[in-house]
Amino acid sequence: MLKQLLACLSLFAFVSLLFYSVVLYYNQNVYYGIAAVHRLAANGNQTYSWKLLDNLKVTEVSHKTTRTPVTPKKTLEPCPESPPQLVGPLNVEFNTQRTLESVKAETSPSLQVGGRYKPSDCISRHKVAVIIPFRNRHEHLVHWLYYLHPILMRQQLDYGVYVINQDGEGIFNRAKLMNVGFVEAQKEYDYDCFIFSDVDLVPLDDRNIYRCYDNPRHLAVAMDKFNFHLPYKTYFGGVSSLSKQQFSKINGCPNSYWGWGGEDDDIYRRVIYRGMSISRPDGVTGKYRMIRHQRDKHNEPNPKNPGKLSRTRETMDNDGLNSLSYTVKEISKDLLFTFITVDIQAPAS
Ligand code: UD2
Ligand code: MN
Repeated sequence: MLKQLLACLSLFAFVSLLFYSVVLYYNQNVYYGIAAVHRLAANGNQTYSWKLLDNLKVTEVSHKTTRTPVTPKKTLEPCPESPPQLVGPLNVEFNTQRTLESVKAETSPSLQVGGRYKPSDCISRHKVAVIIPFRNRHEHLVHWLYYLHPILMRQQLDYGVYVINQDGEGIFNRAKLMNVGFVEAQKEYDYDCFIFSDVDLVPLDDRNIYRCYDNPRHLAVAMDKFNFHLPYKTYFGGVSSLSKQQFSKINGCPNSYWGWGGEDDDIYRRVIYRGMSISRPDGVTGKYRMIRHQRDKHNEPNPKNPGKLSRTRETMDNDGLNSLSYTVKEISKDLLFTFITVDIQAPAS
């Protein structure tokens, strides 16, 4: 009888041991499962997450790999008000032969495709789309990219470069291309600031920050071609910055200035008529060099343009963003820039 009781007890003990081992084994699996879900949630990139999950599965089966603790992501602070890496005056020259490939080799490690960048160690205060109206100026674009990418990076901007390329041989229209850039860039990212720059202008001082201010800003205030002075007080050509709100408030640029001249003065008037003023850097910080060039084909001075300026106050409400019409022909992404070719319904020249 006692023998039977002892046998019963040891059977019970054995079964309990077996039961607890099974429970322990499953608990471990549940734990790994939860860890996997946490990692998945913490990681925005899905492909990477799936890899992590695979690794964890391997861990479960082999029980050999030790789990590495999940290090909490360092939360980034906003970048400082004044970027600490600025160097001030810059040497700029356009005699050197440069190619897209050589520029890429120098700037690429920190760039994302499409000419996108943001600082890795802080959160930029400015989401900036740089818009370049363009046609057939590839050589100038290479110089521009060579100089501007490092400058914009030192300025700690969250930026993208958009080259708006006018399709066809019709009359050029700088201002309409600027409108297109404003609309197209916003389809890609939540930009709050827009820099409009000629392709042939490079700043001579990196303290001239490519960001937006309380008022629309004229950045190219002292160009070599104007002997480092403003050609006239209300001049607004070359490079300017407007926030999304400021640009919308003036209904963007006029679409109706075909050919060379006048559009920059129209934009200036829009700003004033909407109760804003122009902000500018000082004459040292605002120095620029322009690549010397001939007047392009199909961009001859248009004698009709200056006369339109007297009517800007009336025309600006119906000529601008709200009347913009164009067709995107192609968007191609280089590492250094996004190239958007557009048909802007240009009259034949
Ligand atoms: C002046 C102004 C410019 C604008 C223009 C009148 C300066 C430095 N700039 O430029 O802001 O007001 O007068 O329209 O004074 N472009 C092409 N391909 C072309 C034609 C023009 O890419 O075939 C683009 C390019 O970005 C160029 C810009 O349009 O930099 C202005 O044209 P420009 O350089 O021929 O005129 P410019 O230097 O007199
Ligand atoms: Mn020019």
